[in-house]
Amino acid sequence: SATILEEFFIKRSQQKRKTSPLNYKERLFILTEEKLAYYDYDLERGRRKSLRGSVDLQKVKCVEMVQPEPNAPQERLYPFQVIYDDGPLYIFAKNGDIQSAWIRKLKEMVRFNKDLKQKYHPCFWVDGQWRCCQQEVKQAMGCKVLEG
Ligand code: 4IP
Ligand code: ZN
Repeated sequence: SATILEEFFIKRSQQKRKTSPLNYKERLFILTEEKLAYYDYDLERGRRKSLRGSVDLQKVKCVEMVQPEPNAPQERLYPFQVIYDDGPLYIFAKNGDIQSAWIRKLKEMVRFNKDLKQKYHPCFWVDGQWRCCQQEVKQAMGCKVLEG
């Protein structure tokens, strides 16, 4: 279906398995009415390659900014999170305008979802811990109330 937004972003690996590496990849993100999908990109041919992952928008429970990590490199200063079944997908925009435009659009698209979160974690999950509240369970309830 039709593309609503399209952008190159860096994403953090979702670490779906205990043994998954923590790394960052540049992907082409394409937002449609149904999903947020990310693709490998062929720079030489100027076109997208394989689908790497996608999030069904109906499953999204929260879209919010994330506090950048202390001493984050330039390309990771504008993070946001898309929370769904598997946990947070961390995405890094190039600047604050792109970051807020995507958050605004995604929020608008999921606003009638069921089980939207009332609380979230404003910082990253790193090394088995939430950096905001030090809880050590990934599924732990958010520590900050979302402002309506
Ligand atoms: C991969 O690392 C990539 O970062 C994947 O990202 C990521 O999948 C994998 O995480 C991670 O293991 P390697 O390339 O070094 O193997 P991408 O799909 O963008 O290539 P996600 O789930 O983040 O898409 P796990 O958790 O799926 O293993
Ligand atoms: Zn927290």
